[in-house]
Amino acid sequence: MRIGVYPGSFDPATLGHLDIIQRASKLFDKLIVAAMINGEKTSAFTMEEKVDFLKRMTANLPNVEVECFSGLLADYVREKNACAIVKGLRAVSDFEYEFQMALANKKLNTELDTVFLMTDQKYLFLSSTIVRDIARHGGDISEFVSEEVREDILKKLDRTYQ
Ligand code: COD
Repeated sequence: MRIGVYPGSFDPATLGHLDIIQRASKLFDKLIVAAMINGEKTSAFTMEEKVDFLKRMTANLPNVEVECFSGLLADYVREKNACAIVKGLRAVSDFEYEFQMALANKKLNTELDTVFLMTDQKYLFLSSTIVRDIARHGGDISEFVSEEVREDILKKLDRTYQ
């Protein structure tokens, strides 16, 4: 069975993430979406919320599983018997960072390859940071996040939300 791992912070997951998940789920028998537990970085959403949002967004994708992980990604991927890491690329700046990470992960686990999927043009500018910023200022995030989780994101971030 070919298993892929799509790791991220997902703070929160956006339609850009979902697009990568949908496309990657067709490339692997099983795709594990892995939300990183990072003790050093403060997140807007709790790990429970991040995983819950991802599970609701991917409920219609039978070969997608959502988990969280801590520690080295290369170790987690080995533990899951996965053959590849999936990453999304939006811009040259993403490439430089991801290229470095892919080489480091390969060094840590020589069996491991990283598969890059180009963003859909619609989501070129989209990031979790942008969603948080728009939501915090009472803007409309309906084109950026899934319908299933939109209200929960606004409830948490938009103080004007009733
Ligand atoms: N379109 C396409 N792709 C997108 C979009 C979009 N609009 N938005 C985000 N993405 C992609 C990103 O490029 C990334 O590939 C993925 O989706 C997740 O994005 P984020 O922002 O939620 O998550 P990141 O980039 O902060 O995640 C970082 C990791 C968790 C992957 C990284 O920190 C990690 O591997 N940590 C584990 C510790 C480790 O092993 N460190 C050493 C690595 S060498």
